[in-house]
Amino acid sequence: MFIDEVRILVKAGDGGNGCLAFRREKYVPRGGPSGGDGGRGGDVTMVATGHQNTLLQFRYNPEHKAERGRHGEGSNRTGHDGESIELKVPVGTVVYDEMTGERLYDFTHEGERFTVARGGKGGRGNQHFATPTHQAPTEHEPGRLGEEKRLRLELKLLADVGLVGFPNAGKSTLISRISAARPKIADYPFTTLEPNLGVVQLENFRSYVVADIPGLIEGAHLGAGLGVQFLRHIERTRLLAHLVDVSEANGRDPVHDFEVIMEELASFSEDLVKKPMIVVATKMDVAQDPERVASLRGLAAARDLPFFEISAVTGQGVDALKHAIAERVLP
Ligand SMILES: Nc1nc2c(ncn2[C@@H]2O[C@H](COP(=O)(O)OP(=O)(O)OP(=O)(O)O)[C@@H](O)[C@H]2O)c(=O)[nH]1
Ligand SMILES: [Mg+2]
Repeated sequence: MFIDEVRILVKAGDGGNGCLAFRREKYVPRGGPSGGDGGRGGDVTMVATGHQNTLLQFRYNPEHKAERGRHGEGSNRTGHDGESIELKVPVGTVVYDEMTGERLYDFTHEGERFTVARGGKGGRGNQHFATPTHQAPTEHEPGRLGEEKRLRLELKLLADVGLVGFPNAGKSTLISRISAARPKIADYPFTTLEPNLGVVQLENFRSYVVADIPGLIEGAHLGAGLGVQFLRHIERTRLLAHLVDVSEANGRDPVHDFEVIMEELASFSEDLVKKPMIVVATKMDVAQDPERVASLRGLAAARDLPFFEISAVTGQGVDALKHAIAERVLP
């Protein structure tokens, strides 16, 4: 599984000190204590956002400090509170305390907030310490320290799109064309033994995540081949791209291939087959028989599924597919 991880330091603001002062005014004999309280230090709060999907920004900027509270002043003036700061983290970020290993928070929804370091309370000024028998108190408190923590942030990349299809359909080849992922690619079934995730970068810093999982074969739900165990990695995706090899070399019928995979998906989970799907005819560069492509296109049309033709080798249709996926998975 693809995990992004960073270590950061957060420091909330210290509280301001309480003040020691006495009221001194003309015509006001024996003015009482008038030292104001210190302001509270600012907090460091994390907020989950759906507009980011990496922790990269923290790698360049690993320290975050909130402002300290101002000290109290004479005439019972309370110091200003320090400004809090907000750190935006992608949905899916898990926060750990680096020192204790404790898991502090798991961000699962956009807009969720969690205060990772609390600002220190301001100290009380001497105005609070007066009693009937103690009218000129000199006690005043220092501000409390703001919390300081070393945190480890972990982001489990959730795939937006899952690639499904027979072994050798060209799933790994496609992900290697559209992302920086470099999975093993070879001309034999079950080259991919574990899921690969790739981040597809688009213009304007937009991106989405593709999961390439091991191929399925007939009877996968009964354990044939590598089985259906990897389908859980694509259960939470927004879109499935169903890749079907339309070249002659494999000797199978593309329409039959498509249906076999659909049955395997259905026997794994009803929700999975109901997911939005696009059909992708692969290896167009070596597809000699237009009939095979046409039959798959017809099937897609009959099921009302978008249809794309690509060759990961020549690049034909790859860019169009990349953008068509973006349109379907990005807000
Ligand atoms: N000619 C041609 N060959 C391709 C194309 N795409 C993939 N291949 C070849 O098909 C074979 C299988 O490709 P992979 O990407 O490993 O297939 P896969 O779907 O990931 O297969 P598994 O991991 O076994 O499930 C490799 O030899 C690729 O070079 C294509 O567009 N054209
Ligand atoms: Mg593969």
